[in-house]
Amino acid sequence: MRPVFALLLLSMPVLAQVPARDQGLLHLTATPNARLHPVPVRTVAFQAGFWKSRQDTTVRASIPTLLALLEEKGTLDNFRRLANPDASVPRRGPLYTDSDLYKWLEAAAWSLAIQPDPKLEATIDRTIDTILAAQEPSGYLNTWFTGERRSLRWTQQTSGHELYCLGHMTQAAIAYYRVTGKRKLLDGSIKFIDYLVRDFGPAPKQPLLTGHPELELALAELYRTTGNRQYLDLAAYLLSGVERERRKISNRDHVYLFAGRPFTDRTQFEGHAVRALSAATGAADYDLETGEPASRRTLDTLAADLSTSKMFVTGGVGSRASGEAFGDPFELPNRQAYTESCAAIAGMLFHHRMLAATGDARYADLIERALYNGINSGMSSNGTLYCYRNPLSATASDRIRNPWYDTCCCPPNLQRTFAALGAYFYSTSKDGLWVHLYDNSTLDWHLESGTPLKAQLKTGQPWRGDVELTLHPARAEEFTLYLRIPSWSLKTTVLVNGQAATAQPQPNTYLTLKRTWKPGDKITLTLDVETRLVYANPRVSEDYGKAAVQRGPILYAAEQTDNPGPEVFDLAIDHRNPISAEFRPALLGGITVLNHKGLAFDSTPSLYTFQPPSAAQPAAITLVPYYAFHGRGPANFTVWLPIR
Ligand code: FUB
Ligand code: ZN
Repeated sequence: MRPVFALLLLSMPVLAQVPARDQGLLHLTATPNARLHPVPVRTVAFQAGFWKSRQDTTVRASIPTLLALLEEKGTLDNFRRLANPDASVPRRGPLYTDSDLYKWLEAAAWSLAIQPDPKLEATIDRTIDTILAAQEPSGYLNTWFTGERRSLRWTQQTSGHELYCLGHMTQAAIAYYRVTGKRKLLDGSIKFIDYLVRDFGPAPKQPLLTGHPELELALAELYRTTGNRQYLDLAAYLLSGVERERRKISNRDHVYLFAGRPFTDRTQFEGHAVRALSAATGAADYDLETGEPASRRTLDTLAADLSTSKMFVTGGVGSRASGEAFGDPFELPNRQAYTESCAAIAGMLFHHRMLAATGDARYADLIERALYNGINSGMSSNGTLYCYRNPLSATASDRIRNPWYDTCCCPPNLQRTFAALGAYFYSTSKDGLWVHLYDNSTLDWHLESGTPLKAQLKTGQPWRGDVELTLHPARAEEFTLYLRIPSWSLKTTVLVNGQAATAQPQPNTYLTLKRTWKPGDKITLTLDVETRLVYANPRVSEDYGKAAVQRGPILYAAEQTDNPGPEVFDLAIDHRNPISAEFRPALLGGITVLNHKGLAFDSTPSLYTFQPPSAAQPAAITLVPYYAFHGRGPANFTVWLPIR
């Protein structure tokens, strides 16, 4: 090699040297504070089972039908009209619709990693051409602040969503680059960001405020992808809130936007839930790269605030419709819960970064809780109806599942989550392999020593507790296998090649098995999926005297459809009677239902009486997974039931 080239290569950041297709879902290979490194999306293939069918539905039904709707509603025309200014087509939809298309593109890109599809790839390429034809030579690209609204650019930074849209464009671009190696969208996104880096930032440059945090995490990932430190610096600038003076951010906006003041001043989650959790996710990304003690402290404080006082038992977040916002601690109303699908997803993204930083199983547990329940509920089993809100109780007159929303943020967000899902199941670290979640799947990747590693996982999860993992390292090698023992598995057994393991599995930790693993070694795990009652902290006044029912990772609800007798709002659990489980292959794609001999209150006509409520009538109660609520049409349902 000629010396000058050798020098160039040496000075290239190590992260940019990893080929696109080998970059993890988050490309943390060279990230100094990442204990764990997520695997690339393409390396995990779900086999017949729970998530395989969800992913298939996403790819076969959701992604194509949503593209048709985005066309019908004008989201693509919003770009086309800019390339053809003579056509007098009006722009349609709210000012952030560009982001809906970008999220759709990200979902479609990840879907190619798990199911190559030349036709879809051609559609994506055409869509990218449509988008980029609207990009200005400066790099600026936004269909709202163009043409008739050109003069408003950057004047409405608290509400304008310019950076939010760019954040989603960048994430889509990175996904497509990782899956196909194609850089066109990535280059478009870089062009826009380079323009920001040049013209915006600390004085004397123009001030820039993230009115809807999102770009921060995209910038961190772009830094990881390109090695260009300026992108991380721009994220730091946005998180630093240095613009509070120049932008005169009001206290109200500081709370609502979760921006405009230093991130490290935060002591609790508040304001708009998606904004707050996206800011925290970006800050966690930044922290993974820099490890600044102040930001780590803030992240730990916020993570504790969320899990101990602001998260619903479904993993949903956002208690108030007004401002789509967090509530006070323990303010977790069931029927009024706002719990936007995007907020639960943002929570999952936040916890995913916290898990990568710490290897703490509690974060994986929170990911699982949200994923199987409050995120999974967001898309119907046929993949064409979506929830914006995911309340924990509703009536038959509530129309919660819809094919389209004018603010269409949730549908493509759910799609991109399900399409990339396999990569949340496994990570590597310097010393081994981590298994976070259990479903029928294969992994085809390598250890960080470079040794190729295949793994096959067979399980009856989430309905049964049996898990069998077979490892196929290319050669015998010593490494540690980290197996997550979920919080709900109180009695777990583990065998290695049929022999009891010496390590004792503890709930909510990773079981560590360090040994020389040989091709064909088998680990048999029996998780405890006994049905359990869940009780809320007594400060959650809505849930006081009530219980929710959980079996394995699945949270249950009583829905009127299965309970033709008394109204489900009059039902109560009788603590003396067991709850039995029954697998019904023909129901809702194959689910375990729970049966219980409970009680029904007298639905007394008086609102108030001097007698405590009587619950004399026995009543058979059937419970189905919460995520399937309204899956057979609108009906009364409730997660929390009084317990007597
Ligand atoms: O503002 C863009 C998106 O619309 C937010 O993320 C959602 O909460 C909804 O308000
Ligand atoms: Zn949403």
